[in-house]
Amino acid sequence: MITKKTVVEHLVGKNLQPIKEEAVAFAPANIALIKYWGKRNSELNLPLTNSLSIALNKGTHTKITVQKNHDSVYLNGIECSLNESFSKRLIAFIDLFRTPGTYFRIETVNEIPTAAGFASSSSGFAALTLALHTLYNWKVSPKELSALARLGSGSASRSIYQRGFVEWKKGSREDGLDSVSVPLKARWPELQIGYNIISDKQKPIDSRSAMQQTIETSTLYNAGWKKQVACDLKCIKEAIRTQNFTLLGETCERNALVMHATMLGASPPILYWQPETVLIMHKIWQLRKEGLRLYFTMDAGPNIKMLYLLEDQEAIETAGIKLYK
Ligand code: 2P0
Repeated sequence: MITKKTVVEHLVGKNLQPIKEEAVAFAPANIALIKYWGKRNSELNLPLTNSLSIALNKGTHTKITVQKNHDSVYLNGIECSLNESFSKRLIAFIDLFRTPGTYFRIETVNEIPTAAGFASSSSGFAALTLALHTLYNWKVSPKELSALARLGSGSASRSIYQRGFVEWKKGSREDGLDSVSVPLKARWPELQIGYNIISDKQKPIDSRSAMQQTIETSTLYNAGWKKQVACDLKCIKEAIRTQNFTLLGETCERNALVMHATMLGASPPILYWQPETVLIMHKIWQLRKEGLRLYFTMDAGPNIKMLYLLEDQEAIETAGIKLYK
């Protein structure tokens, strides 16, 4: 079996030594317009389909400092126990890149809620990868950095780029070296994402387990997800190319709803929505009937992310929709 360590050694070599005492980096969270849901290889986080995202202007700031004797992990200014799952995931990731006897202090500051479906693992592992890149002075390309970030969390591969649309290509190689993210040239500054926080509590099942459970048990997943993504990817690229907001909104909403439908078909079923989630969905559909250009997408959590154009922001807020940005 090809391991994470083999891939790391291939990309950045063995016996790594930091060339600095500390490094800092920022990576944006990203919202998938076409979702990553399901893996062909769980060790390397290799997806079954391509996905496509847009960067938010909020994300994660990470500082990594070389220190003597032991590791330490901080989240939003508070020291975490090394037994917590958050610390364990970070330590397992940095273990891929260090020789025995090197210890780090890792400070993570998330501008958005951790583990509530706001893709904080995407910006978290991307920022850590970018900080390690500076610390070690690796000679690698952004695509290769996206492959390294993917080893921490799949969606992190899309957060390596600081802004804009990004497509993560699923690749077909067993070692995943062609499963990399690439930025799209298109710019669409009027396109906005606002989010509606229904809950910032830790979710009942993490997305990693949820996607695995869906692949293993949901006939809806196996019957239709790959086809849906192929069709939605074509539509979204066309929408971005022609700046067709209606096509973009319809495609994103459908893709998110079908992803959630595949989860409902799992055994046991997975439902991230709260009653308020459904209320907001109905409200958005009603406002759209009344002529407002407003669509939504959702990830593995109860919160709704709204897609709209800058010129409509005031009308949307006046209609009673809260838009956190
Ligand atoms: C996405 N999500 O494309 C999809 C949509 C959640 C719903 O990527 O196991 O935390 O670390 O590769 O990246 C969340 O999954 O999973 C995710 P791992 P990750 O944004």
